Amino acid sequence: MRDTLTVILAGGRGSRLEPLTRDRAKPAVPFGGLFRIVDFVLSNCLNSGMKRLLLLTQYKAQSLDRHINLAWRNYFCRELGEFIDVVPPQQRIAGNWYTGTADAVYQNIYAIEREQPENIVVLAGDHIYKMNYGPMVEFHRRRGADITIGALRVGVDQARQFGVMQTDLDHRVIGFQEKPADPIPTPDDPEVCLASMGIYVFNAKFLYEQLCSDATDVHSDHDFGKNVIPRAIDTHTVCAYPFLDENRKTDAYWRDVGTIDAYYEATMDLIGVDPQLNLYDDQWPVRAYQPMLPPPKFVFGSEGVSSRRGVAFDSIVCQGAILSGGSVSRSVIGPGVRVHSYSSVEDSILFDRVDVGRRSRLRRVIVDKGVKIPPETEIGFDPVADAARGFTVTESGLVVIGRDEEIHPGSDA
Ligand code: ADQ
Ligand code: ADP
Repeated sequence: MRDTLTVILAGGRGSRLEPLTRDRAKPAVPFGGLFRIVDFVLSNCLNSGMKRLLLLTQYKAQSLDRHINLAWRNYFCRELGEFIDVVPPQQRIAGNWYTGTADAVYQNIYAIEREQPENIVVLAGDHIYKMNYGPMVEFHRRRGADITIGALRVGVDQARQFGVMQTDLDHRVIGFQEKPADPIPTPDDPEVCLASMGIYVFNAKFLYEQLCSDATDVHSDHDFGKNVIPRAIDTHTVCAYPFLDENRKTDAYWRDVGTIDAYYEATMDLIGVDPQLNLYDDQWPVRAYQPMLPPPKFVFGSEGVSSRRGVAFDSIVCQGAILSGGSVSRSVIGPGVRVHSYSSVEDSILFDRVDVGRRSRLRRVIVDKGVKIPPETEIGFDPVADAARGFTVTESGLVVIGRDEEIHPGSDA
C-alpha cells in the first residue's frame, strides 16, 4: 500500500441530517455512542495498512479537525512517510467551495502529485462499514484498470439514490447512470441493481488527465458519479469490485447514513445480539477518541422499587454514564449521560452528557449533546404534537432534538 495515496472526501454538507449537522460536518456526527461517523473509514484505512491520507474538509469542519487531532494523529509517523493531513478550503488551487467530488480532488492535485502515488484511493467520510481496501487495490492492479468502483447489490427501490452500474461477466463496467429515475436491474435478478459505493481506486496518471480536462469543461458538474465515470466507460477500463462479506459470502454490510432515518437504522443495527456490524471484533478494531471518564454506573433505587432500578437492556452504554433509577432499552447511551429515577428511554440515541429528568419518557428520540430533558417530559409518543413543539420529526416518526434546543416539561408545548 506504500504506493497508494488515499483521499477522503469529508466535505458534504449533510443537510438531510439536520439538526445533527447544524454545527458540525457530517463525518463528525457521533455514532454508536463512542464513535464519529468518520472513524469507520479511518479505521478501515488503518486496518488496511493505508497510512498516507488526505482528508478534504469544507463545511463546519472545526469539530472534525479537533477529533482527527485527538483520536487519529498519533497513529501516523511522518518519519516513516505516514500522514493524515486535514486540508481545509484555503489550501486549494482556487480557494473556492468545491463544486463536486471531482473538483474537490482536482483542487488538491498538487498535494496529491507531490506524493507520486501509483494509485489513488478516493473514499467518502460518511459511510458505515468495515472493509479491507487491500483486495480492491489488488483487483484494480491485476485488471490493469483505470478506475475500479466499489460495488454492492441493492434493491431496485433503493437504487435511485446511488450510481447504478451494468457490468460484463468480467466485472468490466459497460453502463453507469448516476441516481437514475428508472434503475436498470441486474440480468440475474430483476429486483436488484448493482450500486456504486462511491469509493474508487484510480490509476494516478489517468486521474490527473481526467481531472485536468474535466476542470476546463464548462458543461461538467465536476463530479465523479455524474461526469468523470460515465465519460470514461467507453474509452477506458472501468471495473466494478464486488464488496462481499468473506464469511457469509453475501454482500457485505455497508450503509450510507445520509438521512436521519438511515442514521437511526444503522445505529440500531449495532445493538442486536448478532449485529451485522460487530464492534467487538478483535480482528478489525474500530478506533475512536476515548475521553478519560469513569466506567458506566447502574444504581438501584434505594427504596427497592422495581420501577426505580437503573437498568439497561439490549443497549450500548458508554463510559461516564450513570443510570440511577431509570430504565433504558434498545438504545445507545453516550458518554456522561444521566438517566434519573422513574424515567424510561426506549429505542433512542442519546449523545454525550444528555440528562433525562425524573419521570420523563423518551421513545424513538435522538438527542444531541448536552441537552437537558426536564423532569416529567414525554417525547416520541405523539409525532404530531412533537412537531408542533418545534422538534424535528422524520417521515418515520423519529424525533430529533438538536443541541441547545429548549425543552418544556410535559408532553405539549
Ligand atoms: P452521493 O453520496 O450523493 O453519491 P456526494 O453527495 O457527491 O455523492 O458525496 C460523496 C462524498 O463526497 C461524501 O462523502 C460527501 O460528504 C463528500 N462530498 C460531497 N461534496 C463534496 C465537496 N464538494 N467537497 C468535498 N467533499 C464532498 C456518491 C456517488 C454515487 C454513489 C454514492 C454512494 O456519486 O454514485 O452511489 O456516492 O453513497
Ligand atoms: P461536536 O459536538 O461535534 O464535538 P463541538 O461541540 O466542538 O462539536 O462544536 C463544533 C463547533 O460548532 C464548535 O467549535 C463551535 O464553533 C460550533 N458550535 C457549537 N455549538 C454551537 C452553537 N450553539 N452555536 C453556534 N456554534 C456552535
